[in-house]
Amino acid sequence: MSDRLNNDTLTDLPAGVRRPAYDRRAVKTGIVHLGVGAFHRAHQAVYTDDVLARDASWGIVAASLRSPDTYDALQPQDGLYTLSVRSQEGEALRVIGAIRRVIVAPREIDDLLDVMADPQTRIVTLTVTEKGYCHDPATGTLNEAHPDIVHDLAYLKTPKSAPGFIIEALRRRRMAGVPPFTVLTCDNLPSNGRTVKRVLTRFAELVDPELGRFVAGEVSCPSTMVDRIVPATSDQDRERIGLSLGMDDAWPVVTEPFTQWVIEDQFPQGRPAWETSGAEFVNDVEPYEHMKLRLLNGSHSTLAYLGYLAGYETVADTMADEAFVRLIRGLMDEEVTPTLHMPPGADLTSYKDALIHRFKNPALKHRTWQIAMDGSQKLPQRLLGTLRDRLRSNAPIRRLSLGVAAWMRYVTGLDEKGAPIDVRDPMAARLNEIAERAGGSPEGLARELFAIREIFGDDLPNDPRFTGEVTANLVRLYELGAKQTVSEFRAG
Ligand code: CS2
Repeated sequence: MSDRLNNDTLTDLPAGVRRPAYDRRAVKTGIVHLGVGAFHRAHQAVYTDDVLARDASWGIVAASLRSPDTYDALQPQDGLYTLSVRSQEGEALRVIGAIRRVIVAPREIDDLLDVMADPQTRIVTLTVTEKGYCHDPATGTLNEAHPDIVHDLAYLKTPKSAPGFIIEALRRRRMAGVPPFTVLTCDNLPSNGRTVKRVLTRFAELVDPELGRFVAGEVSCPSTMVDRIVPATSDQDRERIGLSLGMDDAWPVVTEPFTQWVIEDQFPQGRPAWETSGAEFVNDVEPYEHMKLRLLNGSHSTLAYLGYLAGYETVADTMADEAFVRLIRGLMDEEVTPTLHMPPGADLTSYKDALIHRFKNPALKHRTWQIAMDGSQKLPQRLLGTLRDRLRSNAPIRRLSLGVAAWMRYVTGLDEKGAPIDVRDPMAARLNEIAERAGGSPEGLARELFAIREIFGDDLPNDPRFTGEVTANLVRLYELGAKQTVSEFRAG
């Protein structure tokens, strides 16, 4: 049996593998992270690992809000794991030591609340995915009927949701006279800081109006733009990385060379000097966020639905088809770029060139199915905001509306050969009912899906150009299939 990665075996790693450049025993907890998935481990934890070499006060305690899987993998490894950066040029391995401890929230509720309430904790970061905020995606307000929110408001001392944990921890800090931590969301939500602040303030108000005023007035929630493509780790990744390490790592993370983090500098309790590891601090994140959500994520979702329906397993497979590259380039240049308002000096052309290159990275097996998940939570900020801007200026929406139509075709749960699609979405049951009722009629399907207010709001379903173009594209997808629809797509 080979060794396992942990504090004792760090020195046995091969020379080419980078490892923590600091004494892990000297590290203190300064950050609590909620949602310890692959993205956090390949992004914020890496920036923080760099910082720890200069400032030991920012170690991370990371919590899973649901499953014990990450705990089971990382606890025997003292929180250590391997970051693999892969591209056509090869693979670079680095062991990250920023995570001091993993907590499984549902079974260690008090432990988690204790660390969050500890004065030493000055920042709570989050990657809980779009649905983890328990909000209404169309309006960005707290979904007060969400079962976890209903539960947490009734039993605040034993919360389940991210808003519940944060508000209970802030309530305890306030009682103890400890200043609030900064809440730093790192999810792909629109105006993510403002959205999380709105959700938290409302939640707190429902607990106690005084607490609501405190959250509104005292808690800082800077917005951020985060970017790094991090597909789910596969068994092949585990095996290959284990061979290179000469020891087992139960859960390495695999990513691309590109990484970006733009943050609003509002940290009243202090923060790590993340700029020394490449993060950019700005006054207003919004232009960068629009650029990233609309160009990268909008393209990603469009590629995911159309690519999946066309029978492509990964984004790189989809991008090996030139017709898809043309469609995506056209989407970015013709339909998204005119809606962006970038600060002087921003070079969108090279940003988009880089995106095409990143999507083509053959070393990343990023499944179209993975990106297709949770579309009901993703469409508003990825495609619908851009669509609204285009409709307002009476500009063409041919490719954007094809993206929305592809989502509609996908959520029917049956692919073009009639095989089932495993549709993962918090609204999956409702989407499935609608598809069954529509019984294969694209017009009926579109009509019922437009009526989902939480996704399309009140305006889009009443805009005949929007509904007309999406429905026409959906009819084409039914008639021709995704591959042919994309290959016959002509600019103009
Ligand atoms: C992807 C994102 O899964 C998805 O929906 O579009 O996770 C994407 O890879 C990241 O936002 C890239 O920064």
